Amino acid sequence: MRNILAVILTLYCINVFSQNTEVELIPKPQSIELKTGTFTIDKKTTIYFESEFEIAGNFLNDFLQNGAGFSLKKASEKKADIIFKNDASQPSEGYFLDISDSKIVIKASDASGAFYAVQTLRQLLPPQLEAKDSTKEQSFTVPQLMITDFPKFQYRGMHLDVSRHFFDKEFVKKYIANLALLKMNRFHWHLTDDQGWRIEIKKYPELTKKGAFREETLIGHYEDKPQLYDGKRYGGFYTQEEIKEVVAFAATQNITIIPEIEMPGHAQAAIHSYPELGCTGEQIPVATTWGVFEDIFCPKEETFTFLENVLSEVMPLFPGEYIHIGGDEALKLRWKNCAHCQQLIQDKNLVDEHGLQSYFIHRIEEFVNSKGKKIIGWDEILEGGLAPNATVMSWRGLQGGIDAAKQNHDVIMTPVSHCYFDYYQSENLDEPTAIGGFLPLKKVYSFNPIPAELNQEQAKHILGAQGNLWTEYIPTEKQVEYMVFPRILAMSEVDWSGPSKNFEKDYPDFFSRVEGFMKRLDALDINYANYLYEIEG
Ligand code: TNX
Repeated sequence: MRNILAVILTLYCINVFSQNTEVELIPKPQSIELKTGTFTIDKKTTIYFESEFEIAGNFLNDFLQNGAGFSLKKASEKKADIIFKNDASQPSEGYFLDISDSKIVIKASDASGAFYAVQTLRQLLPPQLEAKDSTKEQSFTVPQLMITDFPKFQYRGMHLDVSRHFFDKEFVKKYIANLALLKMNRFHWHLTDDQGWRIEIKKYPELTKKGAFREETLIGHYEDKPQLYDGKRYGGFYTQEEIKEVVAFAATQNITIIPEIEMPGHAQAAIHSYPELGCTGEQIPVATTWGVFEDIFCPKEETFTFLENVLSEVMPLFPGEYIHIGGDEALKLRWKNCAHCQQLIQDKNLVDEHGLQSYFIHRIEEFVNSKGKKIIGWDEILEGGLAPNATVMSWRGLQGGIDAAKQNHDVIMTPVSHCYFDYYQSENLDEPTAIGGFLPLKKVYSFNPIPAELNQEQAKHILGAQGNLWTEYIPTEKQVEYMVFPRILAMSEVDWSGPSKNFEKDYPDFFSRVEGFMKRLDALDINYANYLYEIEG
C-alpha cells in the first residue's frame, strides 16, 4: 500500500513539476486566453496537415526529433491530436491556436500563419528541447489556452554585414533560424562592400579571387587610434552552391533573404578586382580600414554592363521579390573630376552629381524591374529623385522614410537611433569595442516605426522595421550574437506585436519575459549580453 502511495505521489510530482504553465512568449501575441490544465505531447501524439502547411508541420517534427529524439506520427484529420486547418478568416500570417486537453488545433489562412503557430507552440514547450538530444524525457506538457495572433507589420527584418567581417554559411543558417524563432520574416544579407566581395559571380571570377580578401584587418580601436592590425590575409566568400543551400534552409524557416549588392558607393573591393569599373582606372586595394571611400563605381556603359551581368547571376539565386542595391554614402568626388561623368550630367540634363546618382539608380531599377524584381535602397536614393518603384530603407533617421512615404513609396524603417545593433548596448566599461552610439534594450523596445507626421494612407507605406548589424568591430560569431541578443527580442516585438502603447507598463512586462527567455537562448547556445539584467533588472 505504502509503495502504491509513493508511486502515486511521485507521478503527481513529476506531473506538477513538468508542467510548463508560464506563458512567456516573445514576441507577445495579440491575445491569449489561458485555460486550466495541460496538453501532453509524447511519442504517441499524432499530427495532421495538408501540403500547404508542410513547412510548419515539418518544422514541428524536426524540432521534436532534434530535441527529444522522436517525431509525430501522421493520422487522419479526424483522429489526429494536432491538426492544422485552413481557415480563410485568419489574417495574412496570422493564426488561431487552441490547446485543449485532447487536441491542439491550429487555424491559418496561409503557410506563414501556420508556421508562426508552431513557433508559439515551440516557445510553450520546455527550453531544453532547443538543444540537440538534450533530454531523455519523452513527455512534455503545454498549457491549455487559446491564442489569436497576427503581425502588426508585414516586413520584420534583421540584417547582417558579412563584408567587414566574414561569417560562414553554417553561422548564417544559425542566425536565420534565430530570426524564425522570433517570427521575423526577412534576412537582409549585406554581401558586398569596400572591405570584401562575398558572393561568387561566375562571369567575374576576380571578384572573389581578389575582391574577397584583404591584406590586414583592423580589429579594434582605442581612444580613436587604430589598434591590432594582424597583418594577415583575411576574407572569404560564398559559392553559388552555398548561397543556394542557405536560401533553401531559409525557406524551411519561412524567411525570405534580401541580398544586397552595393552601388555606386562601397564598391572598393569590386574596383580592386576590376579597376576599369572606377573613374580613375587605377589599381586600388580592398579597403583595410573602415569608413567611406572616394573610389566608387563610375557611371560608364561598361560599369552598367558589369552590374547588369552581376545582378543577372544574383537575382535567380534568391526567390524573394527584392534586391537591395545599396545607394548609401556614395561620395561624389571622383564623379566631379571625371570628364565622362560631367558630360553625362550635361547630356541627360541632370542638376549635379546627385542627379547623376539618381540616373544611376533609375537605370538599375529599370533593369531589375524588367526581370520581375523590385529594388530597395538606403535613403540616399531619395537625392535627385526616387526611382519610380523603389522601396526606401530609412537609416539616417526617420525623415527619409517620411519623405518616401509621402511620395507613395514603400518604406522600411531602420534608423540609427533605434535599430543599429553595432552601437553600445550598455555603459558597462567592459563592453567590447563598438562603432559608437548608444542603444540600450529599452530604447529599441520604445521604437515606433510609424512617424506621427504621416496620415493613415501614408502610414500604410511603412512596411515594418529592421535591426542592422554592421560588423566593422565585430570579428567573431560570439560577438555577433552578443550584439544582437537580446536587442533583437525588442525589435521582434516592435515588428510583430506592434509598438508599445503604454511604455511604463509594457516594458517591465517585456523585460520579465526577456529574463525568462534566457533559458531558451542558453539551450540554443546563443551568446547574449546578460549583464544587462544587473543594470536594468
Ligand atoms: C553606415 S547604414 C553605413 C555602413 C556602416 C554603418 C556603421 C549604411 C547604409 N551605411 O556602411 O557600416 O554606418 O554603423
